[in-house]
Amino acid sequence: MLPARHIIMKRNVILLFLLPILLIHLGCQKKRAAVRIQVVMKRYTIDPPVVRVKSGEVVALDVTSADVQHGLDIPELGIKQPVQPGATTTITFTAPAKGEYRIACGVICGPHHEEMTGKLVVE
Ligand SMILES: [Cu+2]
Repeated sequence: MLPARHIIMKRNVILLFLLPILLIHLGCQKKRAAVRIQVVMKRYTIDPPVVRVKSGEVVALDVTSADVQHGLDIPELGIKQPVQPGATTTITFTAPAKGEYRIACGVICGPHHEEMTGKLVVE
């Protein structure tokens, strides 16, 4: 029964090579965002002004600017990303513990720049 055993070994060797590829693939899928939210920055608003997510879920913010360069900052999460007009800036993060986190424009964009804020509500 040598040939049969040889075939089984061959199959095991193939599985041994495929397993890591499969695990890497599954790992990548886990990181894929569970929630995508479109955010539009425009002097002097962040739309939506309140972003609601659930603690622990992977969130992707697709951020665009409707006019000039802005920046999306969530200081408590260490997020600071410039947002250029005509391009989408995707910011991916895992929603932290329940609470409210300030969102602010990170690029001085005019006299009311300081008022350009929003809120991340983690439920
Ligand atoms: Cu701004």
